[in-house]
Amino acid sequence: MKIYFAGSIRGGRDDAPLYARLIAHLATFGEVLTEHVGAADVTAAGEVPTISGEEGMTDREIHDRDLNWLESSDAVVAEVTAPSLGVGYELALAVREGKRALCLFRLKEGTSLSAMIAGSPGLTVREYGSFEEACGHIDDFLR
Ligand code: 6IA
Repeated sequence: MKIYFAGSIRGGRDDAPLYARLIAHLATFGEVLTEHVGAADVTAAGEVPTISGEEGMTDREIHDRDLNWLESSDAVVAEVTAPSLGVGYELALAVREGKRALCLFRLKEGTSLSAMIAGSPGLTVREYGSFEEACGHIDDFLR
């Protein structure tokens, strides 16, 4: 199974360590196409000192490569707590392409998920508190 994981990059990297843990869990189900989303050295400012291949890529090249991966994926899993234009865009395309897509939203006081994601009939949205709970949602979705 090819899994496309989506998480915030320029939208903010506070949750990057969490993305890395979710990606490691997803990797027990198949190939995660977008492992760099969890990489500690990918910063919102665009620093990618050690990620192979990405140095020198233009935004257009990143966009086209990621959309090819999205098209080739069997399932999409997005962590949507940190609002990200890129993740929203990827989810819209996943819905258009009829992909199975899970959105994981961490419950935090004073925040709520965009109605465009929470209200989309093409997306499976699950709220969670702990990492273990998020993994449970992934297991239910991918099994
Ligand atoms: O708007 P955002 O940057 O938060 O969008 C994040 C989403 O778009 C992720 O799910 C990625 O799949 C995709 N994305 C955005 N930027 C990149 C990127 N490098 N490399 C791969 N995927 C990306 C951009 C340069 C970076 C080091 C800042």
